[in-house]
Order: sequence, then structure tokens, then C-alpha cells
Amino acid sequence: MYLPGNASKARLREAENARRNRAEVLKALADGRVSRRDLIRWGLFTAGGALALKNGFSPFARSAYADGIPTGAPPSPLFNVTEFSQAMPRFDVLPRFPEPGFLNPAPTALANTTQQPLNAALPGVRPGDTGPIEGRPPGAIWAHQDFATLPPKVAVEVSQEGAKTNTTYNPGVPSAFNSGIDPATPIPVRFHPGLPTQDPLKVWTFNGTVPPKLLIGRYGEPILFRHHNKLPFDQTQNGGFGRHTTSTHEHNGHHGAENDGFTGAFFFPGQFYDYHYPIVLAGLKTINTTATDPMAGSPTDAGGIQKVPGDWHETMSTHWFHDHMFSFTSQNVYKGNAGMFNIYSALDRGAEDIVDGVNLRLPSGRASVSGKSWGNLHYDVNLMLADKAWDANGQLFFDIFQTDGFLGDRMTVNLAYKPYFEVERRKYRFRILNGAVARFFKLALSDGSTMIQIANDGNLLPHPVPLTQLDEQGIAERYDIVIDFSRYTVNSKVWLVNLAEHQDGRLVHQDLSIADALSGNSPDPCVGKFLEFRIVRDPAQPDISQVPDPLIPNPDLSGVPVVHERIMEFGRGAAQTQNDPVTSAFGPWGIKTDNGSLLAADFGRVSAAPRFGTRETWTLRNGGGGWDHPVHIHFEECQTLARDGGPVPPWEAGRKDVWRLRPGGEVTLTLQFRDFAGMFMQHCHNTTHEDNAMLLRWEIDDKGTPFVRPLPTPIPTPQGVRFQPPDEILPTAFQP
Ligand SMILES: [Cu+2]
Repeated sequence: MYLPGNASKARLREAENARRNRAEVLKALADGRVSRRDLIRWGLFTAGGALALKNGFSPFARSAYADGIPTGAPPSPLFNVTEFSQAMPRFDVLPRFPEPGFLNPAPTALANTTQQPLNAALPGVRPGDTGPIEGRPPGAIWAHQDFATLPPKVAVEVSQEGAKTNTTYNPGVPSAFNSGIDPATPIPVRFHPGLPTQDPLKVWTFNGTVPPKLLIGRYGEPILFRHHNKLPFDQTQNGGFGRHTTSTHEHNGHHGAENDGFTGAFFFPGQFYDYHYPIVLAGLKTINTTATDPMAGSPTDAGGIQKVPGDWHETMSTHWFHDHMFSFTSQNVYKGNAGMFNIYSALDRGAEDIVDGVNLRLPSGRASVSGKSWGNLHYDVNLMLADKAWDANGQLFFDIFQTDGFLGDRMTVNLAYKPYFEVERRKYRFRILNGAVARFFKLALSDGSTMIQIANDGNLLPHPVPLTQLDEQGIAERYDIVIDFSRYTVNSKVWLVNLAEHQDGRLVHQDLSIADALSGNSPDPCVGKFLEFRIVRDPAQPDISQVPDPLIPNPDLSGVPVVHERIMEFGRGAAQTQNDPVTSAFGPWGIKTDNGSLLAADFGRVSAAPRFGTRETWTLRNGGGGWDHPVHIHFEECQTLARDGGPVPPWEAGRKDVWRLRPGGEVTLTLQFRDFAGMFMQHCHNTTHEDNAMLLRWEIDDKGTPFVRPLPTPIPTPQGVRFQPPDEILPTAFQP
């Protein structure tokens, strides 16, 4: 896909011209000046949605300069920057404030529909129009569920905005634990100090700044996450890609759908959206309802445990949050709309020196040193992996015409190009997020030594799993691992290495050996070393952290009957049965539900509607062998029952929310529908596939008043959200 840096000048020029041409068309498409139908008519897209093989346009068309070789894309210029020459910044911890009292206006159970004048640059706005200050759909169905019983105690206020310099960086640790970075030094948005600063229209992040943001929370302490949209009012002011509307998904929160970032519940520049994250253990309304189980708890500031209702086996640890804008998720997440969320519990305390028989004492830091009884980050490090590309000017570049899945050619960790990170000779926990658009990773240490996987997606595993290579990690999957650096000497180095070689965004082409990945011979520039660990000193105190076994056993579902089974098959060549201009997407990708037709996404279509309070079994099947799909189910952590009809490997044996189906593969899982209700989603988390229509809506809507069967579809406009009946209800949606 990407040409090597030593390709001939003619070929590089040819590839750059093709890329410019694609960028022109993408800009026109993003501006709304042309439609996908126009592109098909012009012969640039095939009817199936693939990029036509036109010379001078497609990176896959044959080069005029080399027989049988694709044009390719020009490599992202490095401006003489070398790898491992910048420190990796830790995440930027979002400030937390006591609520009520902080947010103005105060958050409300129903959406705040106070009117404001609208900016005339917003789409469809006439002079004098007004619209609501909050973009959340109005009325009882989209009210915060259990807002009175689980009122917000903490306020976090963020904005979506264009790139600007960070003058308030808070890594949450002293600079000795952040490779010596002085947080008082202003940080412009750039992938390396030697690379150009990003234009405000090219990169849109939380608060407009880097490093990426870390939300800190604990059970029993609901957070009101107020998200302001400060993106340009004019949707053509997008630097060539990205949509100025957004919907924020807290992946994988157990809460009402009004807080889930439903793809059709997006909001406009000038508005905010209040997301209420109750942070509760699943089962809170049926299990341990009086909060007597000592294992089900939240860390108190005094170092003790405040008991909470629910099933402690449902405790979660590592989430992330990101844009879920219908048809624009890949562009918006790639542009910077992604953060991480660490959730602390009695079990996963973030204080390794608290010994009470409940705390697992995972690597984090000592309360007795920091004075913080929970949430210590000294030895608990978030890593967001993402492949990026930039143009000849060093500005972020995206290519929607790679409908197989967009691949970048430069590896970043926490949005820094191939950085280093200083560590002590002791155990560390790394919470690794695959934040790519379409790339899978497969990680190993350069010396082939052992890592211990302790969590998969948001959840600690039943047992820790020692591995010399992690499994392939799909987009949106989180792997928490522990690395013990005490086996290295001070001043030595070891690297994290990516073994998964891609040729395109369809699937991993091959998993290389560590030696082959390190050889530099792979044509994929994102294979090989990408993060350098520098072992710089002994720890000031002995390492008393632990990796106990067991960690968190799976919830026992033996007493919960399975009332229904569903099959979702993911494939290419989908049909769109709807003409709804707002809710329907086009593209080659789709989902077949219960052996029906392969359908392209329509968020007005109800594909499944399980009954509140029940349990079902779903089989997710890959309809083809030439693709992999990391499929995400919102809302409820699922237990994987089988992979390809056989046993589940130990690193997938816990609860999960994303499954790689693998080519021709399938997984069977079981999930419950409880505590909250509303409309949720299931989709491929290769966000290129998702945006090109591999997404469906499912809902829990028979909870009683105010829910109705089926739920009306929200249609956001700057003047307010209107509702319409579902476009379609699949025949098996409400069965039995
Ligand atoms: Cu996919």
C-alpha cells in the first residue's frame, strides 16, 4: 500500500498525485458537494462501494511506471526525525469536580431544551432560528435512567475542538514517572517535536489538545460527563475529512442508552450533551441489591471499601470513549476523538500496598507514598496504539477510499511517533488499546520474554495468562498486561514489537516471527519495534505488587435460562432496503440477522429486540474467508461460550465486548438484558467497515413506562431532535 522511501521519484510523484486527487474527492464528499451516488456515476466507486482501479486515482491501480505494481501511496515524510527520539507522554488526566455545584446550567434528567440562537453556518439553519442548548433527544425516553437514585457526584467537562497548545497537562504522576517530561512546558499538537504542528482543522481532540485524555472513575460514584461541541459550524471547514457532529460512546459502559453515544443521537457545534455514567456493577437491581457483599465495592478516600450493589464478578477496569457519529466514526476517531477511562473498584484499587483480602494489589503505586488510596498511575500506564499517515506538509491524512479499511504507515503510541518510555526494574501494568481504524496488532517483546495478560477488553481475566506473544488484537480491544522489568539491568533497553503484517485493511496478511519483524524486511512500515522501554533505575521501594490467581472468576449464569438464540453474519455485498436520507448508509458491508438478507446499516431499522430481564445466546459469524471483523456489542459484557464450535483460549475466557471473528470463523456468546434499556448497537469495529454500513441497531424497549415498543428513531437537527417511527423491523427482532 505505502511505497518504500527509496521508490523512484516518478512513482512517488504518481502516488502523491493520486492521493491529492482522492483527497479532493473526499473533501467534496465530506462537504456534501457530491454524494456517493455521484462517485458511482463518475466511475470512481464501483456499485459495490469499492474504489475503482483508475490510474491517477486509486492506490491499487497499476502504476504507469512499473508493470503490474499498484500505484501505492507516498510514505508519510519523517522530516529527518528518527525513531525512539522522543519521550512517550502519559495520558492527560481530566480534572474532576464535585457535583452538584460545578456544572452550569445544572444537569437535568430530561434533556435541557433551553433555546439559543443558531449560527447561520449550521446546515439547514435560517436567520432567526433557535435550537436547544443540549443535543440529547428530548423527552422521557431519552431521560437519564435512575438519575434520582444514582445522582452525579463528579462532574467532568470536556469539549471537542480543533488542535491547540496544551498548557494544562496533568499526567497524574511526577515527571520521574513520565520519562522526565515537564508538564509545565506547553505541548503543541504534533506527532514528534521534529514534525510539523497540526492545523486546527486537521486534528480534533478532546479539549483540542494532546496527549489523549484519561478519565478516572470508581464504582458507586456517578460521573456527569458534559461534552461541548466546539467544532466549526460550517461542515466544510474540516480540513478535508471528519464531520463536525459527534456522539460519544463510553465503550463499554453499563448504563442507559441515552448515555451510550447512539450513532443517531449526535449533536451539533454550539451544543453540549450530558452523559451520565452511573458506574455500577451489572446486576445491581437483582444481585446483592442491599450491598452487603464485601467483594462488591468502591475504594474510599480513606483507604477502605464502600460496598455497592450488583455482582462483583461484573467488575470492569479499562474502558475507552470515542466518537460514534453515523458514517463518520472512522474519520472522527482517527482525527483524535478517543480517550481512555480507568475504573477503580475494591478489587482493582490502584494502590498496591493496601492489604485487606479484597484488593488484588496489581501494579500501580503505593498509597503510603503518594497519599492517594486509589487510582495510582506510577506503574499503571495507558497505551493507545494507532497507525497514522500525513501528507507532504506533515498534516494528518485520511483516505476513505480504502473501503477495505484505512491503514496508516506511521506507528504512534499516545499520539507520539515511535517514542521511548523510561521504566524502573519492577512490575508495570500496561492498559493497551488498539485505537487504529482498521489495523490489527500482535505484540511481543523484542527479546521474546514473557508478558502476563491480566485483562481482556474492560475485564480482568479469571486467571492471569503468561504469553511470549499476545493474540492478535483487533480494533477497540484492550489488553492489560504486566511486564516485569526486574529481569533487565539498569541502562538496558527492550522494545514492544508489532508482528502483524498487513497488505490492506481486510485482515492480517501474516503474523511474523519476532526475528522477521525485527529484520526490517517487511513491506508494512508498521511492523517491528514501535515503543522502546529504557530501564533507567531501581525502584525507590521494593516491588510489593502482585499478579494473583484467580483474578475475577466469570459470573455464574447457570440459573439464568436462555430464552432466545440469534445469529448475526457479517459479510460483503450488502443491500440497502431503505431510502431514509438521514438514517441509512451505503457501502459494501452489512449484517445478516437470523439468516435473513445481508443488510447495510440503517439506524432506523430494529434488527433485534430482546426482552428486558432475559438472557440470550448470539452467534457472530464471518460470512467470508478473506476478511476479519472485530465485532463490538454495546451495553453488556458477554461470556464467550465457543470459538469455531470449540473451546475458548484462556486469554479470551473472561467477559468481553469485542470479538475478532477471524476469516470464516464464528464465536458464540451469551449476554443478559438488565438494569437499563434503550437503543444500542452492534457493529464491526474496523471503523471503515462500520461506516460503510456494517452496523445494526438492537434495543431493549419493553421495560415499561416510558418505554414503548418499538422505540422511535431520533433525527437530530440544529433546531432540535425530532422522532419518527422505525424504518423497518426485522421479522425475528421481537421473537419469541
Ligand atoms: Cu469488519
